[in-house]
Amino acid sequence: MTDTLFAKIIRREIPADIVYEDDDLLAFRDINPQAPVHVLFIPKRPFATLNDLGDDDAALVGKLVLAASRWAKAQGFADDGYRVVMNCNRDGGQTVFHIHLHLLAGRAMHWPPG
Ligand code: IU
Repeated sequence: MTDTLFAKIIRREIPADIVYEDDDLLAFRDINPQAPVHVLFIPKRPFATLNDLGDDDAALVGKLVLAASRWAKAQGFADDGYRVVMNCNRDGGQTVFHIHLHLLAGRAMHWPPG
């Protein structure tokens, strides 16, 4: 298991703009936002990459996605839309090795991503 800056945020050892928390998940605003709204949803359990998830983690991953979509809906982004992204390892552009779901909203997104 890894100990990243995200683990320090979970333990409140470094500050973050937290927008959601429950027993299993935390969500906070990205320090380098790529959209007007850019929030990271993370499990409190520190999986390094998506490769580390197994069958037993299906419910947790489901909670992660549902928490993000419910938060986006509560913030009024459901109709206009938004994007969720999870990067894995080097080619996916992952830089923090504690899995996280990016929620990007507040502008029209482009495809394909860079
Ligand atoms: P990535 O998918 O691993 O590339 O995303 C990591 C994100 O974490 C990236 O958007 C950073 O701006 C963000 N981030 C953060 O919000 N706070 C931090 O302390 C660190 C990274 I380190």
